[in-house]
Order: sequence, then structure tokens, then C-alpha cells
Amino acid sequence: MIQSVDQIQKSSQLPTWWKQAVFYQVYPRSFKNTNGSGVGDINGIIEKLDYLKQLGIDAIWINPHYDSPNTDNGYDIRNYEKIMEEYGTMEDFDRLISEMQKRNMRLMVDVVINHSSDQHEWFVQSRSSKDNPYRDYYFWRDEPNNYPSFFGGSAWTKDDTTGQYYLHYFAKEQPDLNWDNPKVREDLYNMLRFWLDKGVSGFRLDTVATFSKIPNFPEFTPEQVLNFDEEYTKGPHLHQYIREINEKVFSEYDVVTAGEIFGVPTEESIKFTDHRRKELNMAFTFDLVRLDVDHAEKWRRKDWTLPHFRKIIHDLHQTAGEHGWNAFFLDNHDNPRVVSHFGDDRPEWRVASAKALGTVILTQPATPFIYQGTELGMTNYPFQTIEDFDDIGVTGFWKDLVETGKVPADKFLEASKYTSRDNARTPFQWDDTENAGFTTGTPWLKVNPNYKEINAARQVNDPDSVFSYYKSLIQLRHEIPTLTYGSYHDLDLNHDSVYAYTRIDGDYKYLVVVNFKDSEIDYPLPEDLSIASTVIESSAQKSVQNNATSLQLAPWQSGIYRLN
Ligand code: ISL
Repeated sequence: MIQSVDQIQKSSQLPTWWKQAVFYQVYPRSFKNTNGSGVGDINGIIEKLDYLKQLGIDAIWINPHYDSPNTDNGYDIRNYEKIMEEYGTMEDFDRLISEMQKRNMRLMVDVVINHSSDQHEWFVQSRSSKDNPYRDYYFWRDEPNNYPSFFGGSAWTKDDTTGQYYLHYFAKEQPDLNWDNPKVREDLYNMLRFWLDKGVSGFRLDTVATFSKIPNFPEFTPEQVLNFDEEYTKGPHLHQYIREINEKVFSEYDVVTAGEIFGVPTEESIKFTDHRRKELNMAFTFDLVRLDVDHAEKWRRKDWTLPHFRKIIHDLHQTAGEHGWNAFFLDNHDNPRVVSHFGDDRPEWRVASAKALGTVILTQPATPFIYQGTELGMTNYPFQTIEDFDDIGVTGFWKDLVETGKVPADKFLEASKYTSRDNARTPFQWDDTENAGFTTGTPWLKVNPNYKEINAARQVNDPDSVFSYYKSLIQLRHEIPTLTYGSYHDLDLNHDSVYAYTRIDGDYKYLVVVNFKDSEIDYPLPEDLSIASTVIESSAQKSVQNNATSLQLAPWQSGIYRLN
């Protein structure tokens, strides 16, 4: 039965396009190269729009496309109104927008305004002398405090020109902009208007929770040093600044905003997305993808459990309540591949577990974001040595921990192999030709050697592929608004192998079931539930009888069912 959006008008959540849309994240550097340079480009995105349309994608978020020296792959912007040379020209960008409009797709760009590149003209001016008019565009101090950088080492670097230190929460090439300076804010708002006037429909705001700094930079206690990512989100003017951007920029345009609120605990996320506060539309929270990060040694992973996983999801939805909204993702360009992280990427379970995780991503009361290659079940990369890594998150900590003898090299490599952001950044696997069809040149980062087995060409027309399953899920997401707006109820937060939840809106009652184990399980439905019909199942299993009150789940089986 197809449900119309009108039928959910009465529900507490007002329907909007961006809640119903399925977003796809393109990491341009690794998506598709068209000129043999080995670096993905805008023309490559245009070339593959039909592929994304075929999958059912409504909107695309692209990682930074601006002029950058690429210390942090574009998250260090040298010129906010210029296109990264390797990616193409402004004409290419304009064509991307118009080609997307033709296909009824929308573009969300990445806004990196917590910091700029140290090569940005503002910083070049700022560092030149203490009385330069741009001095206060950044933070300068005579002495550093004990703030750590996200990429290892101190968050302060001494600049020889004036002998003062400047602040950088990330790499030293990424100095933090001083949001307390109204001129900085005005310049940034004008830049945002420039992109909106071009027809951009969305902004993903990079590390938005760190815009406001704690006045006078007091020393952190040892406990605060351990929790620095959360501490950095406690600036007193944060929400005032976000409301100001909303008032002066977002509210003047038809734009959707998604904040990367890294460091903010799930329970606090509502402050950013409660529509009555007029800040952002949705938030990316990180408790879920980082549930297995070791608190003291953040480069390491520890074991995770399904009850912990589902508790975080439960809390996420509880917190959003009827006034907030979230972006839902299980991987992105900063995290391991989802099938290697929460699934099982061994050959016998890769396809089944990739599909199971797809079921999870596309049935939440939040906007789903699919990271490029996730729809193919792309996996982590088999890294061997430190030279295999490009990620400044790995190379920075290597200097900090291994070169100083604090952590043995093999221990660090073993962990980084699993946690490195490079896992997600290897080139997209289009087909089984050389370099997986990504480029005719030398790819900037090595292609995963499993590309002959895992690639788009092989999956697009195979009805049993991960791609085809994602395509069906996306179609269901579009056809059944209850999957977007219905209430969410976890059936047993403590079950350690079957993740089951209902999505209900009046008489529309759905059950989602996912077996997180590589063994069969007989799952009696709790709460007197019984099945009316099967909507989709990720792999063949014994057919479900009408009114069934239990399910025999195959390893990594998942499904969506109508309930009586
Ligand atoms: O992935 C992380 C460290 O390895 C996170 O701490 C990450 O840096 C954090 O989520 C902020 O991420 C964003 O801003 C960074 C950039 O490197 C990331 O790619 C981006 O997603 C700095 O701009």
C-alpha cells in the first residue's frame, strides 16, 4: 500500500523535502577523474549523475570544492570563491548545478569556516604584523596554553614573524578564524551568499560546534585535555553565532543546513536543530560512529556491542523529539567503511552485512546520508606501512606518538589500518578495468585491490547486488512516509544480536529487523506483534507466513514488514 504524504500531515513532524530526501556524499577527490590527472573532478561528478539518479538519490553533499593547498584535502581553504584547480573551473561548477537541476537533484556544499588555510589572504595579512588590520581575524597569544590539536601535538604554533603563537584546532596549516570579530562574520556571510546566489541548495557546516572559543583560553585540567573535543564545543557565543548566520543568511534563501557537531554529546544535539531556536535544520552527531573509540587513546578502537549501538540511536531519536531532526550516517570520509566497521567484510558475509546495514541507514526517523561506495559494499583498505597513508590524522599522530617512542609502530599501524580516514577515501570502484575505472592516470591514493570483485559495473544490473538492494530501499523510503516520519520504538534495547524496531504512524505499522550475527536466529516477535506482509528482505529466507509471530533469520538477514 502506498501512503501519501498528506496522510502524515497530522503528525508532529511537518513534512519537508529534505526530511524525505536521500542524500549521497561525494568525496570529489576520489569519485571520478575525467582528465587523467589521478584526482577526481567536477566533470566526473557530472558524468556520474545518471548513476546516482538511477540509485534514487535526491541530493548530493560534496566535500570542499574550493581552492586549497590540500594539507587536509580541501578542509584548508585558500580562496572561498575559487574552485580547486584539480577539480575544474567555475564554469564546470555552474554546469554541475544546472545538470543537477535538470535531474531534479539538489547540491549541498561543504562550508569550512571554523578555520581557513594558512595560505588564505586573511592569514597572510594577519601574520605579517601585530598591527595589520587582519590581525584579529585569527587568535594570537604570547604564550600557548595546553590545548591539543585534533591531528596530534599542540593547538598553538609559534610564528617567527611576530614571535606570537596562533591557534589551530586542526593542522597548523588550518588557523582558527576569530568569530568574535564581527568583520570576520560579515565576510563569511557574504561568501555564503555568493554560493547561494549560484543555486546551491544546502550547506554542510564543518565543525560548526567549535566556532566560539572559550574567552582567554584558560589551561585545561587533565580531565578536560582527555575530553578536549567536547570542551572545544563549549564556547559561550556558539548558539548566538549560529542564530546570527541563520537570521542574516539562511533565512533569506531556500537552503537546508546540516551541522557537523563533532564533540557535542547526542543529548545536546537538540540545541542545534530545534526549529524553534532558528539555528540549523539537522545535525550529524558522532556518538554512534565513534562508539568504539578508546577514550584515552583516540587513535585506537575497542570492542563495541549491539546494545550500546542501539542505545545511541534510541537516544538520538529521543533527543530530536518532535522539534529536532538529524542526519543519519554510519560512515563518511572521516570514518572506516561501514561494512568493515559495523558489518563483516569477510567474503562470505560482506554482501549480506552491507545490505543489513543499508536497511538500518534507510529506515531511521532522520535524513539518510549514503557515503560514496557504501551502496556497493566497498571495504576498508589493506594498509601495510605508514607510507600507505595520506591522512594527516594518521601521519600527525605517527609523529606525535611513534616517532617519540610513546607507542610502538606495529601497535599504532595495526589500529590505524582499521581507523584511518583513508579507508573511506580510496578511489571509487566503477569497473574492473585498470584503476577501477576511476582514472586513466595514476590515482592520488591507491585503489583497493578488491576492485575486480567489488565495482559498480558488476552490480548495477544484478538484482541480488548491494546496489540493487539499496536502490529498492531508497524507493521504499520515497514511497512510505512512515519510514521517515513514523514514531520509532526499539523492541529490545538489550538484545545483543537482533536489532528490531517499529516505525508507526496511525494504522501504518512497520517492523524493521536486522540480524547482526553471522549465524541463524529464531526471533520470536515481542509485544504480541504479528506480521501482515513482507515489504522487503535482504536475502532469501523461509517465506514468512501471514500472521507469523516469529521470524527465522538467516545470518545478517534484514527485512521490513507490515504489522497487523
Ligand atoms: O576524523 C576526525 C579525526 O581523525 C575528526 O576529529 C574530525 O576531524 C572532525 O570530525 C572534524 O571533521 C571535519 O573537519 C576537519 C576535517 O579534517 C574533516 O575531514 C572534516 O570532516 C577539519 O576541517
